[in-house]
Amino acid sequence: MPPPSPLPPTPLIASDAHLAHAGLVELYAGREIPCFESPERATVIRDALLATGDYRLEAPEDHGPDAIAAVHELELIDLVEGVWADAIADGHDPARPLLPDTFLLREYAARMWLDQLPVGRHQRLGAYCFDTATPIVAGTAAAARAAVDIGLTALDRVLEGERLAYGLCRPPGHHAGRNLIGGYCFYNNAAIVAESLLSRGAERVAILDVDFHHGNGTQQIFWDRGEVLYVSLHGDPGAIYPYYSGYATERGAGDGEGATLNLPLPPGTDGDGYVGALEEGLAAIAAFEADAPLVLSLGFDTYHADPICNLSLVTDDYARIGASIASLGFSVVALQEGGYAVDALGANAVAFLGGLRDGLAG
Ligand code: SP5
Ligand code: ZN
Repeated sequence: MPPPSPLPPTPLIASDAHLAHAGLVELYAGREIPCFESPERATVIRDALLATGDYRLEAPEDHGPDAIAAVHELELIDLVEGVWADAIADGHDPARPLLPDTFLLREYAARMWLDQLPVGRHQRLGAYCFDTATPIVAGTAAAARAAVDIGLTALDRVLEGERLAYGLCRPPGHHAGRNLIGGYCFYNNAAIVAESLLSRGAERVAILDVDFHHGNGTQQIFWDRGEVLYVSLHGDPGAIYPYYSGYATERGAGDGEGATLNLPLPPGTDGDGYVGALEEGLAAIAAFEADAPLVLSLGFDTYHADPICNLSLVTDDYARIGASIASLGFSVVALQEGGYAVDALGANAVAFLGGLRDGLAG
């Protein structure tokens, strides 16, 4: 093993609260399949980073509920916090996860008379969830809150002067919108960090999303706001989840027009193709002239062997991608999103964050 680099260790913010968020199953194509989004994901990333000697593990600090409420509607927060208890009180089997069965389509309801929702939060779940792949268990709400605190603690470290802090968020966040959960996400960690930057005086914040999936939640939250630039590289939604957003034609609206940039990637995109598209995203970020650290939604589900990916990245590509992002010159708050090839997650995280870390130090 090579000796640890002489740079000071990078903060790695992580918590064990996520271990109690283990969803068991998700529904896909009419079948119950084991959750891709498992606790082991975070454990292997943490252990691999610590084994390099380049990271120092730190627990998140409690930042309270206000930062979450600055991004999510109170009804959604109430749902996430209370849905499990309501279901159990109504006889739900505690050994099984909760998944919605009936979805409220708001466009449709808005044209009719819907002026109330069912009393039990579990009966309301389909009004606040957009897919059948986001199971809720007893430990979900506490894990989601801890993931937010992880992101905000990573932000604190960067505002205190670190060039890079890594938040090992689990559950991930970028699919969660103002009033919708989905895509294994409950609270939008990256959006909450960006909003927190604005509340602390930043005027322009850029979010770069390199998870394999389009961050439909982050896009929605900042869709009509010009002070946050959202740039996402992702599998082409014409064939890839979340299907209904992430097309290049989506550019934001109102004050946010031009502050959303989607870079969908064709199947089989390799490291060179990826870095080419990334250059376009980085140019947009440079031109935006943010006055705040870069918020990075970091997924490793772009990896060729990821079970839900169709790109062709290999481990060495992540070091290049990390180095490219570092070349922007911004300090980085890196927050974990997806990545499901558990056996490769540790190496991919070490490569990516190593490239970023060395680039920011150099
Ligand atoms: C944070 C994040 O990466 N969320 C991704 C959510 C994707 N959920 C739907 C997965 C669709 C799975 N397709 C399975 C193909 C099996 N061959
Ligand atoms: Zn993803």
